[in-house]
Amino acid sequence: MSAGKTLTPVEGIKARSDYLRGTIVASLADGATGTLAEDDTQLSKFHGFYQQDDRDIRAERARQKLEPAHSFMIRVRVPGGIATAEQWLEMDRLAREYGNPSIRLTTRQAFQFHGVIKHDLKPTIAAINASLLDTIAACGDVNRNVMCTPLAERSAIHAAACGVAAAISEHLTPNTSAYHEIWLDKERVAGGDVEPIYGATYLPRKFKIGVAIPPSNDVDIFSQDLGFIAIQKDGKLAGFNVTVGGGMGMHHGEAETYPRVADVIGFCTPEQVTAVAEHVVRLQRDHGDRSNRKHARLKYTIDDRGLDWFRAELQQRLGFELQAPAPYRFLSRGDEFGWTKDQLGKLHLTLFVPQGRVIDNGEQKMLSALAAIAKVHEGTFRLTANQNVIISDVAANRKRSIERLLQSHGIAPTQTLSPLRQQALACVALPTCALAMAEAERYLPDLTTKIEALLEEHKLLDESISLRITGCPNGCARPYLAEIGLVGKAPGQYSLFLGGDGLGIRLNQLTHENVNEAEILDILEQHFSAFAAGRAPGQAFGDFVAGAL
Ligand code: SRM
Ligand code: SF4
Repeated sequence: MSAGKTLTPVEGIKARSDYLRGTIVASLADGATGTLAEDDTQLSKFHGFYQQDDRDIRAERARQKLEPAHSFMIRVRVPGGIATAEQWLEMDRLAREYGNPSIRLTTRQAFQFHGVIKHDLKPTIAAINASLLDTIAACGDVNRNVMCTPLAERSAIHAAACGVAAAISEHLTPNTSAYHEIWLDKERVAGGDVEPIYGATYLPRKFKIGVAIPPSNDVDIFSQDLGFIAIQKDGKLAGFNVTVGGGMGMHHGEAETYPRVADVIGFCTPEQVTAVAEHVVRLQRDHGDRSNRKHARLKYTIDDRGLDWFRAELQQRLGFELQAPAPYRFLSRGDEFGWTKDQLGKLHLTLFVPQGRVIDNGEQKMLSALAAIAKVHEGTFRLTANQNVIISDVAANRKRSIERLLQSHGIAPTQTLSPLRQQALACVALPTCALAMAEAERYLPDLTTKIEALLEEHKLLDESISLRITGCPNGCARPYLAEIGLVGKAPGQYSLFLGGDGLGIRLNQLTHENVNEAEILDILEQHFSAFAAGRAPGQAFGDFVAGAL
C-alpha cells in the first residue's frame, strides 16, 4: 500500500524513536517550557497523553504575546470499562490534585484527566500504574482500549465475553519497556525491545476493537476497526461473529474520507479470538497506508483492495477458515438507567452522567458523590460506552446507603429524563480539544432542552431518538450512527446528518451543511411534524426520516 510512496513524517518519528522513547525524558526535564519537543508530542500519544492548550484564552494570550496556556490530557485505559472502588478513589484524587478537577468518562469506556501540567505528568502516570490501571496505548498508532458491555455478571455469556475482551487487550498491549523506564523508573531490559506483533513502527494509524453482546449494541460494534459479536448457543458462549472495517472519522468536503460501518466476515470460536485479533492487526500493519494519515485506517485498506482480498489474506495468515456468520439480533444501544439485578442477586445502579463529565457542578456534586461512595463501596464501577457509570456489585443491604450518599450530594439515584437526553452523546470539543471547530460537550445540555421543547409540541417527548454532537468531523461521539447527528464546522455552525437508526447499524446522511441553531431547530421541527403526522405504527424517527431522504 505504501510501497514507493513517501511515508508520513509520523512514520519517521516512530522509526527514530527507539521503541517510543524519543526524547521524552529530556522534554520532561526541560523546565524552560511547559511543552514537549515536537516529535515527542507524537510519541506521547502512545504513552497515553496529548499536549493541549486552553482554547478559551488562546486569542487573548496571543494578543498579550504570551505562549498558549499549555497543559496535557491523560487517558487511562480501562479494558471493558471495569474499575475497582480503590481505582475510582485514586482517579478522584488525581483529578483533584493534578487535573482541572473533573473525570471525563469517554465514549470508549476510559477515564480522562484534563489540565495536567508537564511537571505533574510523571507523578500522575506513576500513580495510575500503582493503582493497576495504565495509560500505555490509550492513544497512538496501536490497539486502543478494548470495549465490552460492562456488566459481566448479567450472565455466564457476559462474563465469558468480558474475559475475551480483557485477553485481547492484554495480548495487543505494546511490549516496549520504554513506558516502564520513563514513568516507573525501571531499568532498561538487557537485549533490547521487540514488538512481535507491531514491529518497530507500530501501526499506520489508531486501531479499535469492541466486543458486543446481543441484544445490546452499546459498544457500537459497527464503528470499530475490528469487532466481535458474542453468539450464544444453549446458554453458553459459542463464539463470535467477526466484523471488520468500521470507522467514523472524515473531513468536511473531502469525499475520499468517510465514515464506514463494518462488514460481518465470519464466525470464530472463543479460542480463536486472540489469533483473529492478532492477525487482523498484523495485516493492517503490513497493508495499511503509511503515506497518508487521512487514508490509513483499516476501512480504507479494505475498500482499496476489496473484502474478498481481505478475507483471503486473513485466512492465509490464520491457517484456518472463519465459519459462516451466525444469526444475531440487536435490540438496544443505550444504557438501562436505575437499579438492575444480575443472576447472582447483586444490584447495579446505572447513573446518568451529563455529557460524561464527572464534576461538582453547583448543587449537583457528582465528583464528590462518587468519591464518597467509592470510600465505602465493596463492589466495582463500570464505565459505559455511552459515557455513564454503573455502581456495580451492590449487596441488597447497601442499596439505601448508596442512594443516601447520592442524594446528600444533590444527585437523584434514578432520574426521569427524556429518552433523547438520556441517550445523547457529545464529544469533549472546546476548550481542550485542539481539533474542535465548534462546541459540543458544553452546548449539548442547552441544545437538548430546545429540541425537547419541539418534541413536546408534537407529543413526541417519550420517543427514543438518538442525538449525537461533535465539535469536528472526526466523529468521537460516533455522530454518523445517530438518528440526529451534528458535526461542528465553525463556531455556532454545524453539518446536520439525519436518518441513522437507533441501533447503530445504518449510517445517517448529510442533509444540511453549515447550519446554525435556529436553522437546525427549524429543520428538526419540520421533520418532527411530518413524523408525528405520518409515521407507521412503531416506526422509529430515524427510519421515518431515512425513508424520505
Ligand atoms: Fe477521538 C482525536 C477525544 C473517541 C475519532 N479524540 C481525538 C483527540 C485526541 C484530539 C486530537 O487528536 O488532538 C480528542 C481529545 C479531546 C479532549 O480534549 O479530550 C479526542 N475521542 C475523544 C474522546 C475523549 C471523546 C469523548 O468525548 O469521549 C473519546 C476517547 C475514547 C477513548 O477512551 O479512547 C474519543 N475518537 C473517538 C471515537 C469513538 C470510538 O472510538 O468509539 C472516534 C470514532 C471512531 C473511529 O476512530 O473511527 C474517534 N478522534 C477520532 C479521530 C478521527 C480518526 C480518523 O480515523 O479519522 C481523531 C483525529 C485523529 O486521529 O487524527 C480523534
Ligand atoms: Fe475533538 Fe473533533 Fe473528537 Fe470532538 S470529534 S473530541 S472536536 S477531535
